[in-house]
Amino acid sequence: MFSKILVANRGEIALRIIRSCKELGIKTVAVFSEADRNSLHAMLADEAICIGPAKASESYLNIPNILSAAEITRAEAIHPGYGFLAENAKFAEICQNSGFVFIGPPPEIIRLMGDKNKARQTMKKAGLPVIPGSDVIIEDVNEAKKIAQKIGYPVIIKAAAGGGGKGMRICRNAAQLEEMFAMAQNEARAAFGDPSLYLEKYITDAHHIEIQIVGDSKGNVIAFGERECSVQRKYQKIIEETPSPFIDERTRRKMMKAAQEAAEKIGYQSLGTFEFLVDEKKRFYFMEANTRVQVEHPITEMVYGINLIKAQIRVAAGEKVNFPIDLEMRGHAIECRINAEDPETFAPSPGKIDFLVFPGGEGIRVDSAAYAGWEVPPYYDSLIAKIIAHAPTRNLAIAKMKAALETTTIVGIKTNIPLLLNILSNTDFINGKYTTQFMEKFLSQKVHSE
Ligand code: MV4
Repeated sequence: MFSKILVANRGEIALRIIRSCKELGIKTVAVFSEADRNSLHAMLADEAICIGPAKASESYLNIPNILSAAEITRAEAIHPGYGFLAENAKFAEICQNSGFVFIGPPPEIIRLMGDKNKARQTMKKAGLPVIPGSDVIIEDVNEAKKIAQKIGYPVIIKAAAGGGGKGMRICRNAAQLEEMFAMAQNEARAAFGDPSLYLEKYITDAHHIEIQIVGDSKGNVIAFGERECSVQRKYQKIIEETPSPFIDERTRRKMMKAAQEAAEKIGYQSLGTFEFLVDEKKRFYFMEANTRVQVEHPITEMVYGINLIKAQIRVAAGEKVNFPIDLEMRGHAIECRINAEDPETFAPSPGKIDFLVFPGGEGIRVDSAAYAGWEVPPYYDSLIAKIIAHAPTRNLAIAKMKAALETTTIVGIKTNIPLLLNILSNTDFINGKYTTQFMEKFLSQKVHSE
């Protein structure tokens, strides 16, 4: 096992990593930007080093500075968290070549999954069903129109270098495809330095379901039950839950087996999230794989009683995947993401938190690096806390979450808590009858009811 890990991240994820390291008896090194001088992650780590100015490109994305910090402190491994450098294959490679263990999959796996089109083809070959679409990168709009004609509208344009919804466009007819193709190409080029696009049939009213896997360096892969992540706005998840109210035991077992076998076939190592789209007939299709720790991991951790970050560190240190044999989901868990934003306009709301009370009690977990007196910087994402509720049933978990949100007090900045409470009181949400169209419907109803 490692004796010291550098945490190349900030916020709640840095704290989750620091706590996991403490449990494992591993010393931690925090790195922080000038805007994060008073941040909790810098205070709670054993050592902390400033790596540059507020702008992420000059600090949390600054590879030479991060490696220098690792060298000075004699860290053995680097944990990238999520975002920033977490899915940067070059960074993983540089870590390796500089003598540090990168806590994540090998660079080749990150590179493969980073090319969403290549990932789709590889997983199709490994036996996973994929959504009908183009099997190659589409060079021009005429080729796109030919393929769209064949698979039928609506279609969705996706950026090969994208993921998480960036650079996506839904096209309902040839005119829209004509209009959006060049736009999507330019957007992908600007955002990722790669204009490559591919096409899929767009499936409306589907479910965004993800399967968690953990693979070790000896070829063993374990799969966990699904997370339901269909409540998204602009491809940002807002509420996640497990189990999904839509997925039955038979479908769950089929998806877990499919993900596990495909992961073993390609020699997947470390934590992985296989994203699927599930249609109304419960047919599932592989979309993409995330090679990092995720924001929504705690719901899986709560129903299984495990710590995925500890598992990730253990397999990175060469240990076998080692969970209790009776690994079974227990109860229901829901996560709400609390963002520093205006609940009406979704505009970011950075600034000083004057007063802060988090919820507690049996079955409640709070992941946050916020505290009273702390200033939410405007430079990074707006996630300031996550509340996770775990209870024996879905109804009890919803009731617990509502009580938790109602007893949370954040003064000084705006948060989306009112929006979260509205969603939890929505009939379709309460009945578990929601799909990827949920937020669109929910927000249009809200506007009309005012
Ligand atoms: C799709 C899709 C329907 N059809 N692909 C969004 C995030 C990214 N990881 C994958 N996403 C989707 N891909 C096909 N071929 C639906 C989604 C999707 C979604 C779309 C619109 C509104 C909300 C959504 C929530 C989750 C997934």
